[in-house]
Amino acid sequence: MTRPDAIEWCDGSKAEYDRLMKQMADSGLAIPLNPEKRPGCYLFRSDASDVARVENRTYIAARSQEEAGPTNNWIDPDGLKETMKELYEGCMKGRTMYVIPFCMGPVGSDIARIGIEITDSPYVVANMHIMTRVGSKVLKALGEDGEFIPALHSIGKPLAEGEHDHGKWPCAPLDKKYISHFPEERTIWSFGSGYGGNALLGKKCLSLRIASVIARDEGWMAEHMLILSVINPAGRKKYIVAAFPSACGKTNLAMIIPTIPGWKVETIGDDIAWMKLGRDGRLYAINPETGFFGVAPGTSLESNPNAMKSLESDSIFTNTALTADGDVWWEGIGYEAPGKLIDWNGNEWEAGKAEKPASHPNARFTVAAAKCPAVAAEWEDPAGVPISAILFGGRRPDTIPLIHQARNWNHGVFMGSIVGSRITTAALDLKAGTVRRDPFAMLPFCGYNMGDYFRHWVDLGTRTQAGKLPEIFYVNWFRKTADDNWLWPGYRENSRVLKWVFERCDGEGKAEETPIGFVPALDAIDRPADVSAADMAELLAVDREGWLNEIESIRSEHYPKFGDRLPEVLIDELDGLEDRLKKM
Ligand code: GTP
Ligand code: SPV
Ligand code: MN
Repeated sequence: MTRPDAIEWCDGSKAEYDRLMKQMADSGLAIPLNPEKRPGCYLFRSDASDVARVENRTYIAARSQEEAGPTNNWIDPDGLKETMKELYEGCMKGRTMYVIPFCMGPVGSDIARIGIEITDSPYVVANMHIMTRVGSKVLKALGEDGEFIPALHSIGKPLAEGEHDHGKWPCAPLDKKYISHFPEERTIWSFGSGYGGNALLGKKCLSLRIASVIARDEGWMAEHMLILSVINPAGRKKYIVAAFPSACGKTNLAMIIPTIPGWKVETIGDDIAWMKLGRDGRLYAINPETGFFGVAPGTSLESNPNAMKSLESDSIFTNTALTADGDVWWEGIGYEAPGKLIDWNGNEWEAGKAEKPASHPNARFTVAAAKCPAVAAEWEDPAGVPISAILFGGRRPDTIPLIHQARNWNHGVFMGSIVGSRITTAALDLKAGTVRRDPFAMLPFCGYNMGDYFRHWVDLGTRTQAGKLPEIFYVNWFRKTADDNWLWPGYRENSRVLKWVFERCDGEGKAEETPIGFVPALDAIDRPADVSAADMAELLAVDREGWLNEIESIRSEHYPKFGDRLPEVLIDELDGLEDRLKKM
């Protein structure tokens, strides 16, 4: 159907990676960085129209619209296939088709899932090398009759006879882009984009949208969560997962270096967790990926030293700026732009003179997890790690305290269901200042009806003995003062909050029971230098009016979307919260 000029089976070797990189450098698509500054690193500049996931072109093509649910773009699978087959017809002419056998999760483990991605993008192959387990070892594990998830990808830009990209990032226009999922067939078809989650099909498409459907059917959880371990000064270790929406701090928290003496954090994953109940009744998590595809802007030696150290070599940068001496630069890297730069569009850029940022706000790095100085020794353990706490969070300048702990499992599920971020600039569908709900940080990633997904979470609470389930917390690093400054310094200082979580999981940690759940006592969390006692009181206060408004918005705008698929217990939680607040 796609008619490539050639077909290559990817073996996953370093030689293959190097050969593709050289080929892309020779054709002008990849810019090799200065080997004295960033050995083994390359910069790519995407087309200006192809810079992020395209949620409005992402489809859950279930048999029925009800199955896809109220929060997904549904499209009839038969009609979609017809449309896409037309687009795929001859779409790889003039290019090589790569066949990438890949495995999410440790090869050979029970929890791992194999996919085969077919793509015409060598950039995708290189990134998949870093982000997943690729090649011959996967084919071997698959055997003659193993199961795999077919994932077809094309950038959607065939080359005519004698035509070349001339170093320009190939892709299709927005109205031709489709990121499609067929949940009943467990199949992925992606067309027109070469960027991130649109094109690296093992990531959001397989490990979240398709995996969430498999997980529902098989009784496990596929979640948009980081995984880390916290080690106290006595050397005791606890594992925590955290679900924050895209660009709300997962990578930063996953790699955090605590500011509190004696405490340590190790990284297991920064974006996706697959969790299963173990034989001992506890919840175990694995990171199905092998790399980090992280937001570059804002990453500095101050905010995330482990990421900066990971990026010293053998990394791919996409849409960052380029310095005159062949290094990358981005806004918030921690030092001034060294002279004139080339911005992510390939144009000259000078600090103070340019109107737009040099680096795209969604510029990303791709780097192997093994390169992170704080990666946990057990990060690839196929048995997973036992989870003590689940955190939810979003960007909420007001109302939601720095941290509060759920009263019980269903209250925690309620917390997950109301996650959201206050949007600062008007979006297509919402005006500035409203809260964009992103339940469980899964709004763009749940492959089935979100109401049923809530029920799957409620059910998990009934499937194991009391006391075995993780404690659930809601965190908010993003409180603002009236004059628009951060009330909480965030980043490495978030370790103080992790310490309280650790203590609470031990049944310690001073807390007050309030209408919204357990809130740290005013002196339970040591204050960073720039947080006053009054700031702390504000960060931990229960804002009665704010919460009553919150309840109103959940009751009138959020929950009604899910109709009769919304589990009754969540309405009970909402009512209970309201009653307790009104008595306050
Ligand atoms: P995705 O990769 O899109 O899923 O994003 P993510 O959830 O991994 O977010 P990431 O850690 O990349 O952070 C996104 C943005 O939030 C960056 O600009 C960070 O600098 C910023 N950020 C992260 N943690 C904090 C924090 O504690 N406080 C504040 N104010 N900003 C933060
Ligand atoms: C996200 O948007 O949550 C990401 C980036 O992690 S992407 O891989 O493009 O989905
Ligand atoms: Mn993510």
